[in-house]
Amino acid sequence: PDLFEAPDYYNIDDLLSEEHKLVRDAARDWVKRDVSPIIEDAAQKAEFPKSIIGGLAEIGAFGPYIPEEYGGAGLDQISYGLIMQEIERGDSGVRSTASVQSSLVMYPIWKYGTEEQRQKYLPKLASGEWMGSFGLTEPDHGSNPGGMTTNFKDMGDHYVLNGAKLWISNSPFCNVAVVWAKNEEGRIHGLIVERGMEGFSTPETHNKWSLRASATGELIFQDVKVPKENLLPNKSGLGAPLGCLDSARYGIAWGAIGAAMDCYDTALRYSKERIQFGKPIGAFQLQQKKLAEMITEITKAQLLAFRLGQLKNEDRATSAQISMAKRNNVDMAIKIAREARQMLGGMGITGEYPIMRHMMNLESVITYEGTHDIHLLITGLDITGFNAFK
Ligand code: TGC
Ligand code: FAD
Repeated sequence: PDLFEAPDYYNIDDLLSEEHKLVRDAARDWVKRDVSPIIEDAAQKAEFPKSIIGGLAEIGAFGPYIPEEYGGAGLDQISYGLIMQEIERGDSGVRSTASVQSSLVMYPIWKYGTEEQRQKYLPKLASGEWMGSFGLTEPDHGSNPGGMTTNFKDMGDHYVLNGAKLWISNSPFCNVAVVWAKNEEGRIHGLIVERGMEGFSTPETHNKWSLRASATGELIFQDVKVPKENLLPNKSGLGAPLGCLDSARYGIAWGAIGAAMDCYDTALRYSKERIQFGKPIGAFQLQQKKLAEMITEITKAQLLAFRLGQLKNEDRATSAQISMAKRNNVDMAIKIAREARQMLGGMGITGEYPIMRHMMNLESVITYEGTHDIHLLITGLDITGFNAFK
């Protein structure tokens, strides 16, 4: 059976261009063919499936909106969102790898880097020949990245970097890391650190119950000599990493819809086939309530993401609007995953179905890129003008 029947209750497909549909369908077919058959095993073994890197590059998942002259796919923001949706329908961990590569590594090099940096790194990142990671979070500074202590000193002909980053997606195998650190005046800058630089190590974080098919680790810097040409010169301050987060959070708002769709689709099919008390469980009102609410929430999330995509295309989406969509859509997906899991009874806890994996993955997604609470406070600040963070 076709395991990917996309819910489209409000005919949102009518709003998409032919290019959007082509890009989406290519991503959907690839996920069905190359990701779905292997992902459960990868998650059970807690291994990132490196065999899919080439496929991710082919569907345009590495730099969907980066111009073609740098190896990107040159697509618009809605195509970017649709690619993330389809990948996360497969697994949030795979989408994480694409989000980090595109929005957290390629985006800052493209936006804040020199022409030489763009030429050197972007084509290799777009093709997946090099993989990147993004180091903002530290052991003592997660929601409050402005408090970071990782720092670099100007030694005349090079910088010396010290500090540590924690919870870094792709760190164990990355070739390059975009690292945020403070200079001697306490100003935050981005530095490109390459594997092989002396004093740079990337230990893996083990025993995760979530995002098991994505590799997470640390970035440790002990007197790492970084060439001066590796500093991203065109933006500094906390706003620089936060600008990257805006792009990644937007992609997550779409991605979460994919995970929710897969849970809904699985539960709907199961409800028509599973007989208890002489009837398909889908004929009972309690189960219909769950399914009806799921499709309603998915539809609302689709409309939010689509409109946000239009605003992004016009360069009008505010950070607060992006926060609202990330928060709403991930919360929507995690609630659907929990309900859908229950609808499958005991079968719902096994790897025979994708729901429990999505449910556990979404516990990371609701925490990273700004927690559920932090995004609420961003909305609160935006509408009241009062800062409730501090
Ligand atoms: P605050 O004083 O509000 O802002 C500092 C400066 O930043 C500017 N700014 C933004 N710029 C661009 N985009 C945004 N979204 C921005 N939000 C704020 C702001 O205007 C200001 O600029 P300037 O020029 O005046 O200095 O900062 P704060 O210290 O009060 O902190 C608030 C904030 C927003 C940073 C915090 O609420 C927050 O967002 N915390 C969450 C941290 C976070 O999201 N970390 C994510 C780490 S990366 C990750 O999780 C990757 S997972 C990837 C995957 O696997 O998919
Ligand atoms: P904390 O900030 O310590 O928060 C703990 C709790 O306190 C949360 O519930 C939070 O909402 C709440 N809280 C904090 N401040 C406030 C406040 N002012 N008011 C009310 N409540 C508050 N980071 C990267 O830089 N790069 C990556 O690639 C990356 N990948 C990740 C992958 C995974 C699997 C995970 C789990 C995390 C990843 N992160 C990454 C880190 C992620 O962004 C942080 O975990 C997140 O920002 C939260 O920080 P924290 O874990 O330190 O929690």
